[in-house]
Amino acid sequence: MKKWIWSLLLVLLLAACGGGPAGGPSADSEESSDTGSDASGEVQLADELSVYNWADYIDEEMITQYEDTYGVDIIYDTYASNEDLLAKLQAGAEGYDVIFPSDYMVSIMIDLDLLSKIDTADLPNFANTDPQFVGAPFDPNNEYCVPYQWGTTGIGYRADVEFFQENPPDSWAYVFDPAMLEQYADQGINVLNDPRELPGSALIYLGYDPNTTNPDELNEARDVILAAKPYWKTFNSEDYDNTLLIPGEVALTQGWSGDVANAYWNTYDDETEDGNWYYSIPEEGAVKWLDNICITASTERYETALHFMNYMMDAEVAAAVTNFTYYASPNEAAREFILPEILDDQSIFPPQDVQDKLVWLTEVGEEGSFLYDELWTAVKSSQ
Ligand code: SPD
Repeated sequence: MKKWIWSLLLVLLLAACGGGPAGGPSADSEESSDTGSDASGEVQLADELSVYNWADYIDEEMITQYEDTYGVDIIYDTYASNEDLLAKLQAGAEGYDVIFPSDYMVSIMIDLDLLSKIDTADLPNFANTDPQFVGAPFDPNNEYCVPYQWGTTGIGYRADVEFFQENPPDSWAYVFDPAMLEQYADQGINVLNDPRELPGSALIYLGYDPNTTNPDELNEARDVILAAKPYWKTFNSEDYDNTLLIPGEVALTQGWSGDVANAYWNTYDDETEDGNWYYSIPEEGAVKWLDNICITASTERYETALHFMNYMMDAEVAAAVTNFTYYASPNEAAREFILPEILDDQSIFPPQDVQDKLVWLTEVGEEGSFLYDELWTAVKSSQ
């Protein structure tokens, strides 16, 4: 087990050495690399650490707390999809230390040698993890990543839309069937701008596996999407909760559980004791996903990245993240610090019988990726 220097002494020492340069991630900077161990074998932290995460996916106070406590400057940047993250790393971007890929993207990144190996014995807070999230299929021994947050991909809809009061959206038909969309599309529909999630929901709607690589099934999904696209107002998975849902710019969205819960709690009215956004898992089924904390293969600040990873798994830090993002935490020890209304919200923490109906997205291989890319290009390029 590594001995971390978590003492105030180190904070003062590092602060005295001066912080690293601000701006984008800095690669190959000797001053910002881990400085190795001191005479007692304790790890010295780097001056800075570059963290690349999904948009709106952390309580930034937890970043500030880390910086203030350990004297490490965090260079924080965000992305909108797993594919954006992959493209950035494949384009040779170096300097990113800690990243947060989802399940299937972890498999892809392992295959492409983009991740550093870890040993969970070096991470005391790994013991906080709920056993059901230890050794997920895409990283069976947690040799690369640890769980961060999890959720589902379903439908969010506005409670004040009359049509939904009589017809609560309980099927993917509400997103994909033109006859259904006719009824409310004028009030705005958003779908996730995500090359696996949108086809995944269309495939589930058609009764297919969201990981299929069968070209006929993928063509059918493409056609369903193309027929529905004229009814959709926006493709947004980055800030749709804050820019479209909460201000009521759309009536319905394909959405991630936490983002819809964020809209619910941010439209919550104390008088009616209700929010204006509801979430449903369609009867045909849905995707569940697990986002993870991983260290890039190109990091030059491995020990600091590992130290940050351990910090993020602290029970109170993990709870603060969930209390801010409204996504479920795989950190069992965090539960006592999570707000009761979030813990009791079944759209965030679905009961086991609902969880049993959900499926993971998985890696689809080189040929499959080519087919999904083709589908996505057809969808995005059509008028
Ligand atoms: N607003 C942050 C959302 C991050 C959700 N990750 C979802 C991954 C689904 N494949």
